Amino acid sequence: MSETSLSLDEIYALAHDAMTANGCNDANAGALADIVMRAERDGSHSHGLFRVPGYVKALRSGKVDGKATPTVTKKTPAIIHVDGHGCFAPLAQAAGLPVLAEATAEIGVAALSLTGIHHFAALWPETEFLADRGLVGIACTAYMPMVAPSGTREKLFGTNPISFAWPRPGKTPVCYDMATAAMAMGDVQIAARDGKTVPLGTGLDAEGNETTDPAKIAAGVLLPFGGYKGSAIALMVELLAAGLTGEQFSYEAKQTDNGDGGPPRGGEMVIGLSPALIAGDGWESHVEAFMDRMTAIDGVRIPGARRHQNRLDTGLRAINSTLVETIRGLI
Ligand code: PYC
Repeated sequence: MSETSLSLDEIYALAHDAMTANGCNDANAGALADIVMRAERDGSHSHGLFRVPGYVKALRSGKVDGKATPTVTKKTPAIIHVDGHGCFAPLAQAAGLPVLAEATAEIGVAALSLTGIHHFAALWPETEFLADRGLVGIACTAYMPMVAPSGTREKLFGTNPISFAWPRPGKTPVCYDMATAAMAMGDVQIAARDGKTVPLGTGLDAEGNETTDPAKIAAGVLLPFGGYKGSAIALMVELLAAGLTGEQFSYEAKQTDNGDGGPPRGGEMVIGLSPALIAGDGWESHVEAFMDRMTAIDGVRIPGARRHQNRLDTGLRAINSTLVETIRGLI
């Protein structure tokens, strides 16, 4: 597999140019390119440049409005709603997250519902935004039906990622961002592209048989992680991201989507909690004592640590050359 070395600025520019060449204004292009660059910087390849051809398809088909301006409404002091009016998710998040953080810091708990957005990026930028401000963040979004509820072979749930971040003042936050599918579809597609196999239990082929062939799973169905337990969390994500926001469940997103391969219209729920107001004085030292105990265990890994380690390297990133050429061809 041939690779092209790009700086973080070049990654940003490539994504930005692909967006503006296909109808995005500078606000939408900048918010999206920033998320793409940060994904590549942190080693989350399935959410970086890999997504750009899909974003372009959604602009070209007219499904996404690259010139939309999100509107922010405070429904109550603790309930914030952002209507993206059909934009990519990052611009709507940029509009809503500061309002959510302020409300959470003031009241102790607040919720941000986003509707009319098109999301297929990582979710850790949302929760880390809160953790960087001393707040706990939880975010989740539904997608398109790709995952069979445990014990079945029928697609109903999306990959339904959920992210959680806990602030550690002076340190990088605890932060995980995981698909509730056994593997994110982007990673399955990348494994298929790179001729790799995936672990048994990732998904089923079109006939419902277990397989390690990612191409067969992409044509078949993904399984939830952890059997019925992961299935229950995927269900929770549908209810929070669609039931609670009033936006589309994954199966509804499929019914209204034009099948262009770009992200469908959907909703996202982001919840903020203030440990300073809820636990009160001493919360940092209490939690850090727990974290010290945890990290003293040989072999323990703190969620998000590898991403934060990757972030320290501001040098060149090796990107699949075919992907780079494909994106250049879209500009
Ligand atoms: O990574 O599968 C994913 C995803 C879906 C929506 C946002 N991210």
